[in-house]
Amino acid sequence: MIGSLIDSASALETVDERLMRCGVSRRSFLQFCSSLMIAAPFGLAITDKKTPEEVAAALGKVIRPPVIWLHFQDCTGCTETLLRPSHPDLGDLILNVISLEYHETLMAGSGRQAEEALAQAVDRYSGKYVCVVEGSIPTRDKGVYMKLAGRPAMEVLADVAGKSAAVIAIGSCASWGGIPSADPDPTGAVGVADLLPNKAIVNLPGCPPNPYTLLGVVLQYADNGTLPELDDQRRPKFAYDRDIHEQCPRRAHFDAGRFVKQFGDAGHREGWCLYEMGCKGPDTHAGCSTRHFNEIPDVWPIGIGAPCIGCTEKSIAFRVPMFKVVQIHTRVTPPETYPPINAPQGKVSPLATGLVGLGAGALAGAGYVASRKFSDVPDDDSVPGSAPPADAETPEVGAGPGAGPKASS
Ligand code: FSX
Ligand code: SF4
Ligand code: F3S
Repeated sequence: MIGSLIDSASALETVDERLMRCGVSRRSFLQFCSSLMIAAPFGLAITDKKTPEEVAAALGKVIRPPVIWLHFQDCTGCTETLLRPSHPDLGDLILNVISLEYHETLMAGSGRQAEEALAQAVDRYSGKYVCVVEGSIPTRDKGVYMKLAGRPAMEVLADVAGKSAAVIAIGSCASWGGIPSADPDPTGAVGVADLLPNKAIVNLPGCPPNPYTLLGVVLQYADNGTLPELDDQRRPKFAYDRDIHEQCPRRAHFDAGRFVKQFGDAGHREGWCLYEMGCKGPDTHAGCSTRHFNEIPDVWPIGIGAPCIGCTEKSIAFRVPMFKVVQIHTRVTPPETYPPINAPQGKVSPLATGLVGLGAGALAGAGYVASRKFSDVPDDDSVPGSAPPADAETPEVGAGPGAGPKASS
């Protein structure tokens, strides 16, 4: 327990009060709660419910958490991802659920007016607010490469984050330097934890990360004053406990040895595995393969045909060359059997319909004997896919292990 917002109840509204006052529709709120449940299916008390209605009931009672958002060396992509859901009213809703007290790129004020707003917010909610930091902090030459109102970013961070209840570093830049820290790192860019080692800090790496991960953490804190369980890099386990490769929709192609060799080739058009194009999914912990962006199915790097660059991993993104393949560290244990990768398509005649049961049995039988294993050697670290099958270059509907005989239409 790191603090509670309950004391400031007189100054802040509950989420329900705010939504009612602003005339937000119940439908939008339930949609928001569903997205939150998908982003944090377990590991957070606030979403550990059976239905969006139950989450909405719990969330409605929460006092809107005051949030002070600092920008340092960044591209503002993290803010963009938060406020650009597919439905515009969801962006508004987010600003009704949290109480955003200061945010340079969203606030109308600027200059002296903005500086005063920051000082007032820090004063008013001292020790109660969540400080969200976006972007890395330059440390070289006494931090001269970025100043706000004449103060180096390092100083602003120490002041504002120092008086907060908890700090959330959003994006890979704030988590450990990100893009600005890539070689030759001209500004000596570091993440928040490097400068405030003793503060309660949650890292939400990603370039950008999923916005609902941030909301889940902030709302959990607002609800009961706790932060989620973190891994050794301060990432919440509920969102970063699995690697992309584990639940990637292209995984069946990886297991079967079907790899894209060149962007735009036949395998790429068929949606084959991007491992040989440098996909870092096997070494990258994040939930992107199951929690897509902007509430749109398949809106995530691999979903649109681009390899994962490992943006949530300190040792990979902006450090390992994009097209370099990563080692497979876990023993590859593909299943013994495979269903057809591409279901036969085309016109279905009444006769064919009548024979479906029979045909399906034959197809399954043929598929089940065509299983493939990469290695029987325990802890074998070799790279699967280095010797793809001869037919890998010429994908056809229904081709590959488990597909069985080609169906005619
Ligand atoms: Fe960094 Fe976030 Fe990448 Fe950009 O700001 S994590 S460059 S998406 O926007 O900080
Ligand atoms: Fe998906 Fe990449 Fe793994 Fe292929 S290597 S299955 S594209 S995560
Ligand atoms: Fe980043 Fe890879 Fe997800 S590049 S957004 S971790 S798919």
